[in-house]
Amino acid sequence: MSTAKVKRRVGKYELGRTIGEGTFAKVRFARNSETGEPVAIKILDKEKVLKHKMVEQIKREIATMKLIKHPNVVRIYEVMGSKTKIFIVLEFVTGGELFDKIVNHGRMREDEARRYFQQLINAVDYCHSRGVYHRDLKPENLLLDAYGNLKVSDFGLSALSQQVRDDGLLHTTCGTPNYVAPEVLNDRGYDGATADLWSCGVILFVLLAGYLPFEDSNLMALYKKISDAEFTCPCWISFNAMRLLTRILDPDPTMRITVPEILEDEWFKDGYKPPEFEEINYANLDDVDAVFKDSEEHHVTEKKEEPPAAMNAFELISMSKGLNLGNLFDTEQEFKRETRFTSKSPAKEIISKIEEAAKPLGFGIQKKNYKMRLENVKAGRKGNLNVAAEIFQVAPSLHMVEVRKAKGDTLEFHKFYKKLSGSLKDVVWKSEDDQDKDA
Ligand code: 3AM
Repeated sequence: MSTAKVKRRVGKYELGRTIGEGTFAKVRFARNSETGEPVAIKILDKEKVLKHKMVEQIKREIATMKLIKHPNVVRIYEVMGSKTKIFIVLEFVTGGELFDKIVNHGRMREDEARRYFQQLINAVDYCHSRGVYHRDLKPENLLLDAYGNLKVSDFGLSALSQQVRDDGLLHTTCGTPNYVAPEVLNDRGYDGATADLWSCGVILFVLLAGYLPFEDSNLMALYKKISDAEFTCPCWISFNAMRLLTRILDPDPTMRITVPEILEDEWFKDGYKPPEFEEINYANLDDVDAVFKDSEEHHVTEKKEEPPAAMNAFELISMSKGLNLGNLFDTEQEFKRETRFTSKSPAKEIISKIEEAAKPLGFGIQKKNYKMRLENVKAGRKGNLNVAAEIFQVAPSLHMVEVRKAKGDTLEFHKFYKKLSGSLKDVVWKSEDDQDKDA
């Protein structure tokens, strides 16, 4: 039986829940134990990164990113390496992903879309001016902070999934093709700056239209549509916005609009405020050097802290914000990826109830002690939804069940959880308060 969470530490950071799992990295929530500050830590496999042909470029870009403090770019605070892993410590961004807004509420009003697009161009312009290209701009990399400002993540990190060939140009073999520029797909090598702008154009189209400009279930047909820049603007998009979109989504990268030209565009300029920020003049880059030299003397240790004998009242209270089923759907928790409930049923019964509820919904189930992993066999918007569930004993007859999204789309997770919680009514323990609220 899990009695309480095993605490893991990396250097001064105490690792928390997994926020997401991508193709080449895992992102975990963590807290700086000296300052209490929350961060997100991207965890990469060291072997894979170091044998990459682009190590020098990745190192240079990460070093440059450490010097960038821009309101629309997710900050990189520091880099650490253990024997087998690389940890990139990032600013923790709390508002979810920009595209969840589209999925939830549909397309945006033109002035709202313009505000996000202006912030996106600010971020892109700033990083490009420092020689850092994104190369993989897509919805998952557009996050929102607590004030609703756009924060672009993974600048300088996407080189990790690319390759440079003998011609010195970048070649890409993976990634979402919908956002990728024609010259990237044609694999003739490309320039990072113009390719990033194309992706910005696709993003702007989605914000204004509520759907993708290029889409086809057949991959070859999709490639052809992208190569020919074959798209039509819906009637509600204004003439000026349409004109800008057409200048960005130009299949010829040498003819495509540039950032200085975008800054002069009529539609773009409306209400434009240049970003305000302070420059960092100095940042210690020894950590980046040490990680990429793989110097053993600088290795951080990953420590597991022994769990206490049982979850105590303090821990329970610290987690208790999520102790009922209802609050998953509070509006302020729109982007919640995990939730908890308490149960007076025996752990085995809770597990079999979860199993009974998840199987008919198309989930494969793996169990190990009191942990479960549910994987949807069908791929959703962001791949197969993976849900992790764990049961903790609080007192001999009281359990706390944590259900979190391990992989996939947060909204699909919410839909799944709604169905699951409906089937689990018998095992969920409600306090008298909750029963009064439900009555
Ligand atoms: O799994 P999803 O797509 O819901 O939003 C990012 C993504 O969520 C989130 O981690 C997942 C894998 O990339 N993420 C990435 N960087 C983050 C950050 N700095 C972040 N969430 C908060 N702060």
